Amino acid sequence: MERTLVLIKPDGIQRGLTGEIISRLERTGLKIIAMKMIQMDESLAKRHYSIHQGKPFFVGLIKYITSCPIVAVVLEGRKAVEVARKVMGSTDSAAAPAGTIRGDLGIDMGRNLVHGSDAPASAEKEIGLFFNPGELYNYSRDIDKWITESAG
Ligand code: IDP
Ligand code: MG
Repeated sequence: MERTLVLIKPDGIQRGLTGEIISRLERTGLKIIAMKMIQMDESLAKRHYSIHQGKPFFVGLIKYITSCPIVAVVLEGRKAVEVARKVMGSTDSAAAPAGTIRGDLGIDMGRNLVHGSDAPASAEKEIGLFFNPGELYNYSRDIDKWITESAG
């Protein structure tokens, strides 16, 4: 089963949207297998966003993401990366479609509420930055057979 890392970013925490954001992701059927609140330090932020090093928004991005505690969540399920990104919407909240987290709840590129891994390989790498293997729970739910055909 595929996994993805989601972060409720500082604006999501400050605006009291943590539950709303997790709820929208959870009700897709994706399963929460890990969750914690953590304040990212500069070192973790730079590792998490290393592919953006040198871009014009990088310094602001590190300042933003370290400005307040965040909530990190690992979600598991069929096509977890793609499903989470579909529910989140595109990077610029102003352009994200209505019905998505960013489209419904935001208007800005640099205040887009939520992070989601962009590929299964980057998800595994990012999950390793936030969680020890023992913090990822392996459990089944009685409802799984009603969410994924192959689970039944
Ligand atoms: P993504 O979060 O949709 O995958 P990325 O291109 O990976 O978007 O960018 C990572 C994060 O960097 C974005 O979510 C956003 O917080 C920030 N960011 C990206 N581009 C800009 C920009 O042009 N201005 C301000 N912040 C940006
Ligand atoms: Mg990205």
